[in-house]
Amino acid sequence: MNRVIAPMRQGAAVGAQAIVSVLIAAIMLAACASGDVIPESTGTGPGATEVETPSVTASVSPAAPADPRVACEGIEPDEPPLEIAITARSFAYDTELIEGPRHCQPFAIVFTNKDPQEHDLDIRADGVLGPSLFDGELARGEVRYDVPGLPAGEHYFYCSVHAGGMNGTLIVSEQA
Ligand SMILES: [Cu+2]
Repeated sequence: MNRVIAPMRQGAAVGAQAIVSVLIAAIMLAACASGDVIPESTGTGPGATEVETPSVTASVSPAAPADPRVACEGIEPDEPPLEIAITARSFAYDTELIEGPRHCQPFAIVFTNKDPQEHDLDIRADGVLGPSLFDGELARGEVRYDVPGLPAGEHYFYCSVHAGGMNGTLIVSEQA
């Protein structure tokens, strides 16, 4: 639906933008033509205009690493979530590569843990040190992880308890 409507809305937006541009140009021309120049104050006596110094209020806190999932905001799923089965046994996943999810499309991991110990499946963007994309609950037996849409890329999945031996690559493909 959206794809059909999009070109029309885009056209309207471009039209509106053009009108705004013309208006701005007209206003700027008018301002120049009037020749109003605000005199700079040089005196300090009565009548001297105070020059306001713009206060710098912008915070300079170090930029927090952006959440890559922001890229998927507003993107609606175009089909039911893909289901991917993963099994953990003897402190290992049965695969080191998960493929199939597409850009910003939610998917489900049906996770079966055959060990008596708890395992889970977490996902980080890009690599082991990347920002967290998904945090699965520790579980025994079968659990379903509903993973939100993730941006395309090669991400890293791992067990939060045994990451050294339980990890792999999750490939999220570009939008088809
Ligand atoms: Cu584990």
